[in-house]
Amino acid sequence: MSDSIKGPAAPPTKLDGSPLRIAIVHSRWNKAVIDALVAGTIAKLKETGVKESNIVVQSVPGSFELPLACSKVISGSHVQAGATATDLLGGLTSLTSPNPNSRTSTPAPQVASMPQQPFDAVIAIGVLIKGSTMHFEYICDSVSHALMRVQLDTGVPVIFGVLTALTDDQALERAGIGRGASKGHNHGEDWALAAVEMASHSRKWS
Ligand code: DLZ
Repeated sequence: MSDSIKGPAAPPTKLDGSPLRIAIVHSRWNKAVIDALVAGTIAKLKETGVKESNIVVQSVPGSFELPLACSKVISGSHVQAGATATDLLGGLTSLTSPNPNSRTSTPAPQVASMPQQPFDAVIAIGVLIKGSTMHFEYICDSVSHALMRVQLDTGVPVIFGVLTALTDDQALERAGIGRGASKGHNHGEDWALAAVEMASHSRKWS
């Protein structure tokens, strides 16, 4: 057992994710770490009872794109539906909605026109690793502030699943795939629990 005092305490009541619809918006930079974090998040969401069909996954290029994507996913105006967790685990990365202004030549997939339950929480997942320029500092700062703004502006919990690592090893360990004797801990699991707890609170508060 670790003698560290760090980390989240257990929630006061048992978490029940069964009524919840959760979106995961993740960047694709530092993919090995991202993949482990997304998998850890999905596995823990399902453990709490969130139905696979109620987990929607959307990818964006980098962490800088996370705040706008989270905002759009919440408002449902551009990104109507991403891949479900089932699609993702089956190898599909993301589906985008029909967009008349889109410059892509790929035909837009058919999106069911059934009214969808709004998202109860969004988990923003990114991995920033410090390089030799100031890029890291600017992105960390702007993304963390913008994600906070999205949740305060929309009232939908946005979970801060952005690793701000100083080294590759720090990032790998926080995704549970460390290269040392200890593989570390997958923080995606904690983000899933935070999402289910905040989504449940949010339903009671509104
Ligand atoms: C450009 C860049 C760099 C250098 N590093 C990262 C990173 O470590 N993690 C990450 O998620 N994204 C990085 N990016 C990409 C930016 O987030 C963004 O996608 C581009 O600047 C385009 O807006």
